[in-house]
Amino acid sequence: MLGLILLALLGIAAADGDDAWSRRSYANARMDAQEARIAHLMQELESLEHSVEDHEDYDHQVHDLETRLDLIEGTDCHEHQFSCGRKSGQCIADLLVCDHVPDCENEYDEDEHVCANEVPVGRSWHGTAHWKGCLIRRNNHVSLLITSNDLIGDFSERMFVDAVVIETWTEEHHLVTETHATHGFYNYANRHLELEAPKDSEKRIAMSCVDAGDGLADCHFVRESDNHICGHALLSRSA
Ligand SMILES: [Ca+2]
Repeated sequence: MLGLILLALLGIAAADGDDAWSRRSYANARMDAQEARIAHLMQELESLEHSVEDHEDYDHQVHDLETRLDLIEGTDCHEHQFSCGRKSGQCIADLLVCDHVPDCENEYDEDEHVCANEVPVGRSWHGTAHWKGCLIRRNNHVSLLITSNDLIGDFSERMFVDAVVIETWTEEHHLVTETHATHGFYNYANRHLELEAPKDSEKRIAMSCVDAGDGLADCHFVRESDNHICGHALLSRSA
């Protein structure tokens, strides 16, 4: 079954080859896109706040938009804390998120959407990896597929996952594909998916992705030996 899924993914994949963006124009484009996303989210939030407040899903929509803004702009909470919402001003330890006990005064830490499984088996993301170091090649297509997941013991604030990463690129006019199995975890509090460097890969490059909303995963490739950020990919969810 996994073989069929991988073949399907490879069928979707298309090598992007070298594009013409310089690092500077790429960074500027990312900055412009981020500012546009913030402006769009702020507009959505203001619109929602002025809409009818007795809508049954109102609280969730507001919290969801606030969370997405927090992920982009940051919060006043410390690294290992969870924000109960921009207006609540309350921070709790991330270990308390999704542990089935309300700890935020507004109970947002146990919200069904916060605690939803965002890494179900069979879900996949696709996009282009832009490298700025660690590898010779500049870009390649990358697919990420979740192959299993599990909650372990009392650590319910994390979902442990197995995944497959497929990279495709063109080398001397030939299509090259590398497929690696890896594992890691999804953290509900910060919506991060952390994947170790595949054991069968000499590159020793890990992936760190954050849920950026709208089905997007904002990922960085990090060299395990020194935490150097080797590249970036904005992946789109397809399943
Ligand atoms: Ca809790």
